Amino acid sequence: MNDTPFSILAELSGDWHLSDEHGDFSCTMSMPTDAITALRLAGKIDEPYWGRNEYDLRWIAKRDWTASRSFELQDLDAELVLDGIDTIATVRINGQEVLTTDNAFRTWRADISGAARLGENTIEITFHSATRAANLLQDQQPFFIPYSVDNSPIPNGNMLRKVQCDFGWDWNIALAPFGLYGSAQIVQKSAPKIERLEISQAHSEGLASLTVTAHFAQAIGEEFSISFAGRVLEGEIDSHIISVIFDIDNPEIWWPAGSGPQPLHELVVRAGSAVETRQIGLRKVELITEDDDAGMGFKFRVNGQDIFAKGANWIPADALAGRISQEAVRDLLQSAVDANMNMIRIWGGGRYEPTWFYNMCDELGLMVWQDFMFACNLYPSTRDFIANVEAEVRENVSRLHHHACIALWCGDNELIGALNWFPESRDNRDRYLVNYDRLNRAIEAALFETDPSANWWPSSPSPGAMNFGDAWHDDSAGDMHFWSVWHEGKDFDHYRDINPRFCSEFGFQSYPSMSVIETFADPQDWNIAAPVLESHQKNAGGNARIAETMFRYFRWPAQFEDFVWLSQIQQGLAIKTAVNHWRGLRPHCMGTLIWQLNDTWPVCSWSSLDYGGGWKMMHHMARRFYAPQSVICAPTEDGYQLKGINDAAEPVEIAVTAWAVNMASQRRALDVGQQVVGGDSAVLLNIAKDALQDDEILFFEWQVAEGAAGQDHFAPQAYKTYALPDPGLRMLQSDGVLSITADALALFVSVEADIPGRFSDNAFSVLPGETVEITFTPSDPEARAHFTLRDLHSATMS
Ligand code: BMA
Repeated sequence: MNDTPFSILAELSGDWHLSDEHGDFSCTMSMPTDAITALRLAGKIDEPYWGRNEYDLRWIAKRDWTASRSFELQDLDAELVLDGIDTIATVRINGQEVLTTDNAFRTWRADISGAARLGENTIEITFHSATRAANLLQDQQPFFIPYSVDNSPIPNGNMLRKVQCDFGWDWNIALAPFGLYGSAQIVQKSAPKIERLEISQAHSEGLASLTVTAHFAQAIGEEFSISFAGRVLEGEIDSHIISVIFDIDNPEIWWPAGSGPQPLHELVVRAGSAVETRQIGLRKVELITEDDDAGMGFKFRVNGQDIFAKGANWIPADALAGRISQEAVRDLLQSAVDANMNMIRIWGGGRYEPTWFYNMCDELGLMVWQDFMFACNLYPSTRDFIANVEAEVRENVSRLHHHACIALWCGDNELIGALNWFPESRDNRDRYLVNYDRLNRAIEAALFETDPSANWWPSSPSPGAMNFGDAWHDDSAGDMHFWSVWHEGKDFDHYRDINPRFCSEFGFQSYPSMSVIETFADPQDWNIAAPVLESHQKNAGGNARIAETMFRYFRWPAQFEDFVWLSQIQQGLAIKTAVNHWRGLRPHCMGTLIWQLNDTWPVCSWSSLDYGGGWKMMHHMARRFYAPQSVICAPTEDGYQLKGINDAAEPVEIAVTAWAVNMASQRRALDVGQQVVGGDSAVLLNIAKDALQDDEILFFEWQVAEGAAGQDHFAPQAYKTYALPDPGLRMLQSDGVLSITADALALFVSVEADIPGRFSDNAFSVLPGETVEITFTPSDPEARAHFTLRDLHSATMS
């Protein structure tokens, strides 16, 4: 919890001096930041994300580094508070040790009154080599604790309470960065403090009750006030805990994006000079897991309404924390909402994000599925480790639980599955299962101690509490991670064989866009087998899987740029196949979270947004396949079902028209249909298989009564089988509008710009005689773009 400005004696953010243990390197380190960013900014190392520089920079994490600075103190009633110190560190004031830290997810405090002096002081933080510390800790375990070798080129990251993907991942650079990422201050030790606020909500018809329990320290006798939504309660603090209830009649309710507005009300708690403020959205979020004929459902109910979760998994905004900015993060989250998403899952191999992140999600209506920070490894259950984790859980739950966006707390990512990944845990599953359960149970208990009303899910994926089954292939209960199409090389149709209750991970890789590739590779390396390109692909066999999939569905792309583009189109098609099928299963399936939204650095990955925030083709496709109302094509044994999907609380009428288009671009009307579509999907039209000839593609467009229109197509055979005509694409620019026309059928028409910015749409079809208009908004309003047009014909047949 942040202290108030009134009690700050010294602000320690700003310039420090950084040097390594051998005295080889030194530079300015402008806190908050990480040391690798500081070394780069000072020109001491090459750009870590360029080429294969990663491998030449791994030495940095193998040394101890010390950051130091001086500061003035006029008061020795002083306490040091460090937020986000990564990770194993020793802190000295005037040469005297005052603190050792071992958890990057906690705030660390130290009484420095014995070490500090009036006037000038020095503070030194020695960041001990994370790689050495991790190895040492592994040696000290009572038995070996395995970690995922595929994800961790730097070993034993599971020993440290630190961002797990810092040691590498199947999409991350491995540099084991370190530094100080939050605030660094010296505060008045005896000043009144609001230690924590416990906030809960209860809702009934026309009434919301907000209970605020404030825990005070050193504040007895001070005046307090607690104000919320225009009402103030005040008095003198006569106990360390004060609890008040605000009853709000006819409250303005907070809704997830797409379901309603996001009103936020300010809560202010004062205790003497200490002040804490929170923005509160009034809402009720329930996790509903009920047994049914299929197994056990999994869905979120918000304010009494079942909400289909549409979204993606969030990984850290950058591999180097010093490169993360609030503006860039807001842009990524806004892009999620703009693609009709209403939920992100903060994945367990990253970090508990800073408070401003959750404020943004509150404002944007993005529900947050929050993992605790454990992923794909096994972890210790020693007393020390568990005590450290309990403190981490209490602090982060206390900091975040009141946010309207928080929908779920989940124990970890894939730890149950990981029990089967290692010879040690396969050979002695009893030991490792008990070991796992000790940790998982401790997390659960610390969560409920801190927020008794939390929604808890033991692990992702999980078929349910105390069920340790295979949630990668069992689609009957709980949440599922479905990876058979990517990791097992199954075809896209296989998504339709699976009927998850809630798919919290499924993904397909693509290349980053050319504008991103240019930031790490020279043109002579623009080849998928070039070592530079391979070093920006961290999933063993990933490039081969992308290429093999292209062989399966497409003719081989003409140029490297076409290959890059086509990788994004096929990624979008894979994920659209899954999402369409799963949305069509409502209410059996009630959520899909794509792996993954963003990237930590420029790399081939499953993300829908490029590093830097640009939209890959899939993100444009996601905006369409996640539209609140949509029509999907579900192939059946004897034909094609056009199904209407509706996310709104109220039923809507959807009308659909279907026609066939052949390779001579001739258009043939097939049929029309119309239905009222409620919360479950409804079949609008059935098209018999033989209604389409071999060279025909099924097109359909729909109109939602008093709502949006849309269009899509379904190709019964692999795209490579169609002799696509040259569409002779043309684009006119006028007043910021790009008008695209074609002489013949054009599929996945895409416009790329040579400057950053946002297209209103991309990867759409253009039919002869039609004009599609889109806009491009450059990030820099003064900049002028040059555009490149591409479509399936130009990329694979010219
Ligand atoms: C999932 C994630 C990550 C990983 C992704 C792709 O299961 O939890 O561990 O990056 O698969 O392999």
